[in-house]
Amino acid sequence: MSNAPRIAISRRLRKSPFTSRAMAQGAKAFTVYNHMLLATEFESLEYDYWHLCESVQVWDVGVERQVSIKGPDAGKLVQWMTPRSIEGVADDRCVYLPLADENGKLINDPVGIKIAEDHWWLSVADSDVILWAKGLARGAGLNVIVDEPDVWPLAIQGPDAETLMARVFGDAVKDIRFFRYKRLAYKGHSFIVARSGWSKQGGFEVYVDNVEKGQALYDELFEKGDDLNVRPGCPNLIERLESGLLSYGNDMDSRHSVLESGLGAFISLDKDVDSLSHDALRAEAAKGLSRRLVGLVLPKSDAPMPLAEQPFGTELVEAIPQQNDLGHCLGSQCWSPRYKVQIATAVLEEPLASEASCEVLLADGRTVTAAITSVPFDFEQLGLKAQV
Ligand code: THG
Repeated sequence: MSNAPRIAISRRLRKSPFTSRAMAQGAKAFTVYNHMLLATEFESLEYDYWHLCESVQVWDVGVERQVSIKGPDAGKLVQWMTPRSIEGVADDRCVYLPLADENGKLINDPVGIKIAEDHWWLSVADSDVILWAKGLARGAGLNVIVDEPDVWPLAIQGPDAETLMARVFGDAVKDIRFFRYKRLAYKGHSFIVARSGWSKQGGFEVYVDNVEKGQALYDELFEKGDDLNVRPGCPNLIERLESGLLSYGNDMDSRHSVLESGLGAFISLDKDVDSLSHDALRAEAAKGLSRRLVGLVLPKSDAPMPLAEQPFGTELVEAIPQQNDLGHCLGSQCWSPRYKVQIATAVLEEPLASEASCEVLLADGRTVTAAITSVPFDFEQLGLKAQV
């Protein structure tokens, strides 16, 4: 670890109004996401995981950039970009919107926030959606303004998130339904507060569009959450993988279609929507998929050493020999402390993807047989019970 190369933090790796706080609070590792710094670990991946599942955390997810699309043609452009129908979406809604190109390949998988009838925010994962959106708008002569406003989401996640948020914003937060938002006042400023976030432990996201009030909010969440054992946190690899939340660029990327990525449930191929990718995806669905994103579960006996003793990272599986692709089909992986197995995602070619198991090459040179399952992982089907 001490000899690991460092990443030079130059101006290109932008900071949020909360980055210096996260650093002062002990963030141990960062990644780069949308040209910004995103913490990945505080105490340890596993410590952070249990704390997230049991208490409440405040996450600086300012890296979730908002691509704002505003103007008379805003809805037309957003619909063009996504194969999910946005017709009739209510004004207080957040919608998970896979974005795809004309071949059905995944461009990004943002949460779309409908700000007004003629205004959307796409809260994007790690790819330059703004360039794609501007190019489409320009090429088609659409009447929209596409830009990236100064908005930095803060996520409050975990079973005590509602208690903490009610102390700061009042009981109104309790009435916010899943993937809906309200505008709530804090120190005289109105913030968009949604019940959403990149964990399955429940919680909220505040779209911070005012630095001073946002920083005061951040500090107050820690003051008012002291007795709840609030801690700084970040999207947690273990929690999100156990929960089946996919990470664009890790589990799937622009090589994969929306359907191959397993996002078919979030699109509307049965509706005639004016989307760039519709024809390609319909054709792909009719033909049948040639590869699919699956979950891999390693046999129990191949449990790695406890995470705390691993030098760095969680890479145990190195390749899928039957795919002969130098490991490029591999997605994320981690040790699941709840099920006591190593889990991973991979995009496997058919017919292997439909088999019950496949061989995996481990970092220590051994080849073992991993079970193939769905994502989200079907631990029960594999006879695995939570061991806590
Ligand atoms: N919140 C916000 N922006 C984001 C993310 C977020 N941008 C980047 C990344 N995360 C986008 N990807 C996802 C992936 C999954 C979900 C949210 C964003 C998600 N999915 C739920 C699920 O799969 O169960 C619910 C989906 C639904 O029911 O529509 O939450 O987290 N602001």
